[in-house]
Amino acid sequence: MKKYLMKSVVAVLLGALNGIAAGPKICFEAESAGVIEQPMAVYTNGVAGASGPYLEIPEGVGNPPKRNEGKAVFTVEIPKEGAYTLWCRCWWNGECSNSFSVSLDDQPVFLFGEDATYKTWHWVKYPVSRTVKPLNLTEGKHTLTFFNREDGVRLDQILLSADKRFVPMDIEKTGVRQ
Ligand SMILES: [Ca+2]
Repeated sequence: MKKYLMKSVVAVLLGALNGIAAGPKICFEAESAGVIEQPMAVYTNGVAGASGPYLEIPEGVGNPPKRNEGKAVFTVEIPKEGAYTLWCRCWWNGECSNSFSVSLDDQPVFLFGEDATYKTWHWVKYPVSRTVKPLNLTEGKHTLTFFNREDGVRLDQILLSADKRFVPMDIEKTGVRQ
């Protein structure tokens, strides 16, 4: 009898935790950036499988410290305050072409990427581990900036999720979901 009671208490608690964990997801296309600075540019026909056009820093155009230019700036409307995970649908050319520097509002840049999945579109997240703080976003407008860190990189879609259990699959629907 006691065992059954414990089981139902655990089930109720897990249900409550799931309810708390869920949160908004905001997905948008990389090519919708408000500012795109060369050598970051919009491409449509380089590699297959993107959701329409995508952003690319072509291989060989240069990266810091030799070349510091190249960025994409997004204005994102956050519907609800929370701790958000940043997901990006990326294509990396290789181990020297698998990252961006990213900044949120006027906070210091952080390293995004450095995973070892190459030459295919795949979703990459930040933060990677629980020891790194997620992005704490207040309700309202925020600025997300992707900087040139390595050339040979592509960015198709961006998704901010306050739902820790959510994992994007393939091309995601753009817009806001609860
Ligand atoms: Ca796209």
